[in-house]
Amino acid sequence: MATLEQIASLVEQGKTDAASKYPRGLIGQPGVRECVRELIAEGMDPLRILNEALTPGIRALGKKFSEGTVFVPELLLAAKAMKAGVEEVMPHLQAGDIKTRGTVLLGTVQGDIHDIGKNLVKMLLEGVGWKIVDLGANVPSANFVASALEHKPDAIGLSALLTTTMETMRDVVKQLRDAEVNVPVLVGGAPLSHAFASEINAHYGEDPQAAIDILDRLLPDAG
Ligand code: B12
Repeated sequence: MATLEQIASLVEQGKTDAASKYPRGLIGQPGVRECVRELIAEGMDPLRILNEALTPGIRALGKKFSEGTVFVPELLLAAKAMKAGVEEVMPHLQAGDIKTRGTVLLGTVQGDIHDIGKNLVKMLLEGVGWKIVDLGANVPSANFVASALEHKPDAIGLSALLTTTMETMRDVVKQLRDAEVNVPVLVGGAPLSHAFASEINAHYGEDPQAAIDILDRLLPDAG
């Protein structure tokens, strides 16, 4: 019989379903999808599956990524497994069951087409309950402002991978503040640092787990 601990561990290991070929040691064995289905068929509260199995699984993996003991491929596999689990529980949840964590507007700044890191941040934040409005890559500063006014996010996340485009973040933050959008701005990307982030009045997150932690700290009651 499947257990909540087993599902958390399967998310962490990135085992989406029985057909997935990774991890090698679990070939042919049930994955997150089958185990979640089994528990739901047995009458387990879908919210418990979400809160006590899927979310702890992705958080545990995010922490390992942060500590440097797992890498991007593992993160992608875990996010995929998490998504499968969420797909299985969703139809069984009642309206209002899920306390969403609020909304984060996310994008890579203008002139920069790197979006792999930004997409990982998106997946992990979604995994722990944030709604993401993803503006994509190469986003003009004015679009961040227009979208912020439209969607009223609880926080905004900017990504930049080039030493040239990281300077654009300064401009985005200024334009947001000029438009009186005063929610926290998180910035990330390989060339950034805490020093640069604080210089532009933003919060530096070195990886998706840092983004989760910063939002937990700054917005404990969002949603
Ligand atoms: C893949 C890649 C590309 C791909 C991008 C594909 C894509 N869809 O993203 C392609 C081939 C298109 C590309 C193009 C270019 N690239 Co490039 N690219 C890379 C490479 C190899 C990996 C980047 C990556 O995806 N890393 C993996 C992800 C997971 O890491 P990450 O992005 O840092 O994100 C993590 C954190 O930073 C953080 N994070 C990221 N964003 C955010 C946001 C928030 C809010 C938070 C909290 C956290 C966070 O979380 C992520 C997960 O941990 C890097 C080299 C490197 N080692 O970084 C060069 C690199 C970034 N590229 C570089 C360059 C120069 C270019 C080009 C200009 C090359 C050219 N001459 O055409 C173009 C730029 C085009 C443009 N206008 O943007 C340079 C930048 C140098 C510099 N100092 O500015 C690098 C460093 C390579 C090098 N050593 O020279 N590139």
